[in-house]
Amino acid sequence: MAKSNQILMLSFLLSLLIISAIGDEKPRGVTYDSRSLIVNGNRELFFSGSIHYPRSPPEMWPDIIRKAKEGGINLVQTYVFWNIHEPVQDQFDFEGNYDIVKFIKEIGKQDMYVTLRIGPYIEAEWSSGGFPYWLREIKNITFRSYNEPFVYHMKKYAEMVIGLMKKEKLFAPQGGPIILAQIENEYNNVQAAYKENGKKYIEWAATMAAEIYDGVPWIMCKQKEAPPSVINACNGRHCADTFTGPNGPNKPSLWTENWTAQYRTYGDPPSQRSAEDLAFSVARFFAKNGTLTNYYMYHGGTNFGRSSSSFVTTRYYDEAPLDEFGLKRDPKWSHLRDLHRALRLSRRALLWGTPTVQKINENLEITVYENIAEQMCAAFLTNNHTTKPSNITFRGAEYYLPEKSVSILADCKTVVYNTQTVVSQHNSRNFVPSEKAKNLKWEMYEEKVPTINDLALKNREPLELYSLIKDKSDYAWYSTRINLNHRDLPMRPDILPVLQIASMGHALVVFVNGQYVGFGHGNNIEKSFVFRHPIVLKPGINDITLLAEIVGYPNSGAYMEKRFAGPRGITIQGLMAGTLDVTQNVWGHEVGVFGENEQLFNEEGANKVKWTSLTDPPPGPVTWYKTYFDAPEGTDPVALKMDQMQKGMMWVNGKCLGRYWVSFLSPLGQATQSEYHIPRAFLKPQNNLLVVFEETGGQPDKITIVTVNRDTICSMITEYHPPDVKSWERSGGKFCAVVEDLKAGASLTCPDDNVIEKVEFASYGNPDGACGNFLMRNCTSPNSVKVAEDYCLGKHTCTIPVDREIFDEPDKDPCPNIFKTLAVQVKCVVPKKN
Ligand SMILES: *[C@@H]1O[C@H](CO)[C@@H](O)[C@H](O)[C@H]1NC(C)=O
Ligand SMILES: *[C@@H]1O[C@H](CO)[C@@H](O)[C@H](O)[C@H]1NC(C)=O
Ligand SMILES: *[C@@H]1O[C@H](CO)[C@@H](O)[C@H](O)[C@H]1NC(C)=O
Ligand SMILES: *[C@@H]1O[C@H](CO)[C@@H](O)[C@H](O)[C@H]1NC(C)=O
Ligand SMILES: *[C@@H]1O[C@H](CO)[C@@H](O)[C@H](O)[C@H]1NC(C)=O
Ligand SMILES: *[C@H]1O[C@H](CO)[C@@H](O)[C@H](O)[C@H]1NC(C)=O
Repeated sequence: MAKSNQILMLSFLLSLLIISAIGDEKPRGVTYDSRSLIVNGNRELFFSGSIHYPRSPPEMWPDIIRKAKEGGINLVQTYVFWNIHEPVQDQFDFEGNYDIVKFIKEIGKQDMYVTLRIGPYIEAEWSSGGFPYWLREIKNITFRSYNEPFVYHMKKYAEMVIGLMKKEKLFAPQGGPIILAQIENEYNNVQAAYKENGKKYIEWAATMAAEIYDGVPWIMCKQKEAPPSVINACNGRHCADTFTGPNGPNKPSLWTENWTAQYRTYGDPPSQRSAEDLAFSVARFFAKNGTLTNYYMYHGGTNFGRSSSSFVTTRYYDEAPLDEFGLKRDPKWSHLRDLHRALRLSRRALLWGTPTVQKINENLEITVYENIAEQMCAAFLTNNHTTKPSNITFRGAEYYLPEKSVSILADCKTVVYNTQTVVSQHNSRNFVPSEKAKNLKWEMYEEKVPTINDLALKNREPLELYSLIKDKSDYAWYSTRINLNHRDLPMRPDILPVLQIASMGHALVVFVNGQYVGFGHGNNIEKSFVFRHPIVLKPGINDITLLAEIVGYPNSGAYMEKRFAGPRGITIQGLMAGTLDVTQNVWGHEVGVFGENEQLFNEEGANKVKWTSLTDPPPGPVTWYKTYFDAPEGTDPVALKMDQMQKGMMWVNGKCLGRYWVSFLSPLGQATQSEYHIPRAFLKPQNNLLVVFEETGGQPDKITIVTVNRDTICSMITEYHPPDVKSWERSGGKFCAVVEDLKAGASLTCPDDNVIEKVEFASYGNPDGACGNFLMRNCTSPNSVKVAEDYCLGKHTCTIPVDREIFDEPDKDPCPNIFKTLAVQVKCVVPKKN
C-alpha cells in the first residue's frame, strides 16, 4: 500500500515537472511546438478518423462515434459542406443530417476532439467539391483564385461557419471539442494553374482565416508553402516516406489524410488496402516524429441523393475500419485499435523522449525514443523489406521481424505489437434476405417520352447540361424534329441510317419516334463519349429525343466553374443525301423527368398518377416502380439488393437513397455496387414506400431487401504472433503485464450481445486462406474443431490458446517440425431467450 502510494506520489511529481517543462500554457486552448499539439495544457498523441456528418443520418452518429472511440480514435475530422448548408444564396439549412452542431456536440460528449475542415473547397468526392451551384453563376467568378467575387463569397461563408461554431462554444478555448481548423484543401494540386493569383489567394486565405478566429491553429494540407501562421500537413498513403516535413521549425508533423483504401467510381473493381499495410505506415510515421495521423475515411457512409461527385458510387469508402453500414470491418478496425493501444503504451517516451535512429542496413532500422533521467523508453524496429523476414538484435536481445513490418517495444524490451502479425480477429460480411420484407408487390408507371412540342425551352443548338439543370436534377430532356422525304431514306432494308451523338458526358438514353434506341455513357476518367446506333426513320416527321444525364458534378482540378457536359454534336449518317447535321436544328429542353418533378417518390406525389401492375416481360426504359414493405426483422442495418436492375435512383418514404448503377461492370465482370443502404432511421415499422426510377429497363421483382451483418468472425494466429496488446498496461508511468500467460491466442468476440453458435472451420497446423474462405492443409490436427468448440460454443467471447499440448499428444503431432498456425471461423447469432 505504502509503496504504491509512493509510486503515485512520484509520478504526480513527475507530471508536475513535465507540465512545468512545457511552460506557461493557457489553461484552455491549443498550442503546438515541433513535437506535438498541446491541448488544454496537455501534450497528446492523436489518432484521428474522418467521419462526415451528411453521409449518415443523425440516428447513426452516436454509435459510429462510440465505435471510433473504442477503436482508439480521439479526434474526428470532418469537412463542412457548403452546398448543403446554403443551397440557395442566403438560405441556410442545418437540419437532420446537415446538423453539424449536433454532430460536433456528440463528439464532444464522448470526450473526443474535432478537426474542422471548412474548405470551402473540400473535394471529398462531393458534388462540386462542396461549392453551391449558385456560386458558379456569380458574374466573373473564378473559384479558388485571388478573384474579387470569389474571395468576397468565401470570406462571407467562412465568417458564417466560424460564427456558428463560436456561438455554440465549440472551439477548444471556449470549452468545446474543436482543436484544429483547416482552410482550403490540397491547393498544391492546382496552384500553378492560377499563376500569381494562386500565391496571392493562399496567402489571403491564411490571413483571412486567422483574422476571423485565432483560438485554434489553422492547417493546410498538401500545401508546401503554407504561410508561417499555418501548419502544413501531409495527405497520402505513405506520409512517413513521402512527407518532407513541417515547413517551419516549430510546427508538428501532422498527417491529415491517411487513406484507408480508395473511394470507388462506377466501373472500378473493389479497392483494397490491408490492415497490415495501414498499420505499417502509421507506425513508421510515429517512428519519425509524427504525433497525429488521420484515417481518411474512418467511416465513409453513403452518398445519399445526388451528393456524390462525377461517377462516384453511392457507397463511400466501404473499406474503412467502419464499413458503409457502420459495422466494424475486422481486422482493419481491430488491428488499428491494437496499434493505437501499443503507441499509447509508448506515449510518454514518444512525447518526452529524444529520438535516435540507427540504420542497420538498407532495410532494417531501429528508432529509440528515450529519456534516461525519467526512465522512459520506447523503440520501433522496422523491417522495410517487402518479402524477407529478418532477425534483429537490439540491446542484447534478438527479435524476429516479419517482412515489411514494424515492431513496437513499449518499454524498449517487450514487443507489444507488430504491424504485420494480426492478433485481433477478422470478420466477413453477410447480406441476408429479409423474411419480413419479401414477396414485394410492384406497380409501375411509364414516363412519356416527350417531343419538341412538349418542351418549352427552345434553343437553336442543345444547351450545356450543367448550367441547364442547375443542380436541380441529374436529368434533362432534349428533343428535335426532322421531316424526311421517302427519297432521303436508304432503299435497302438491311441498311439503316446511323444516329451519332458526341456528348461531353455523362450518359444518354436515346429515343427515336418514342422508341428506345440505346444507352451511352462515359466514365470517371473520360466523361465524354460518342454514341452511335442504327435507327429506323420514316418518311415525314421524325422525333429524336434524348434523356441526357449527369452522374454528379465534378469535384476536382482547376477552373471547376468552367466545365461542360451534355450532347454537343448530333448527326444522322447514311441518308441518301449523305450526313444530316441536326446539331443546329432547334432543340426543345426540359429539366428533370416528369416523375421527379411531380415527386412520385412520396405519398402525395404517388397519388397523382395511375400505377399499373407489372407487365411480363417488364416494360422498357424510363419507368417508375413502387411497392410497400415492412421494416425487416431485428436491428441489423438494411440494404436493397438491385441485382437485375440497371441504372437509376431509389427513394424510401420520400428520402432519396442515391443513384444506383448496376449495369456498369468492373473489369472483373461484376457491378461496382449492387447493395444500397437504407438507414433504419428512414423506416417505419410498416408500409414503407419504396420507389425506383429505372432509366433503361430492369426487373424490379428481382429486387430483394436484405439485412447486413458481420457475424462470421475468424482468427488466424501463428506461434510467432506476439500476445494481445491488451496483455499490458501502464499505470502511474509503469509498464506491466496484466495477464499471467503471455502467449498468443485466437480471440473471438461476437458483435453486440451475440454468441457463438457454430464452429464453421478450425484447423491447427498449416491452414491457408482468409476469413470466409479458409483452406485445410495436410498438417491439421484432428482435434482442431473439437478444441475450438470446447472453448467457444455458446460464448460471447473466447480465446483458444495456440499451444501444441492442447491440440495433439506429443507422439501424435502430424507435423512437429513446422511453425504452427491456428485458423478458426465461427458464426455468431442473437442469443436465444429462455
Ligand atoms: C466582368 O468582367 C468584364 C470583363 O473584365 C467587365 O467588363 C465587367 O464589368 C465585369 N462584370 C462584373 C459584374 O464585375
Ligand atoms: C525528429 O526529431 C528529431 C529531434 O527534433 C530530429 O533530429 C529529427 O531530424 C527528426 N526526424 C525526422 C525524420 O524528421
Ligand atoms: C522502404 O521500401 C519502399 C519500397 O518498398 C521504399 O519506397 C522506401 O523508400 C523504403 N524506405 C526506407 C526508409 O528505406
Ligand atoms: C531468426 O532466429 C531464429 C532463432 O535463432 C532462427 O531459427 C531463424 O531462422 C532466424 N530467422 C531469420 C529470418 O533469420
Ligand atoms: C504435407 O505436405 C508437404 C508438402 O506438400 C509435405 O512436405 C509434408 O510431408 C506433408 N505432411 C504430412 C503430415 O503429410
Ligand atoms: C497512411 O495510411 C496508409 C494506409 O491507408 C498507410 O499505408 C500509410 O503507411 C499511412 N501513413 C502514415 C504516415 O501513417
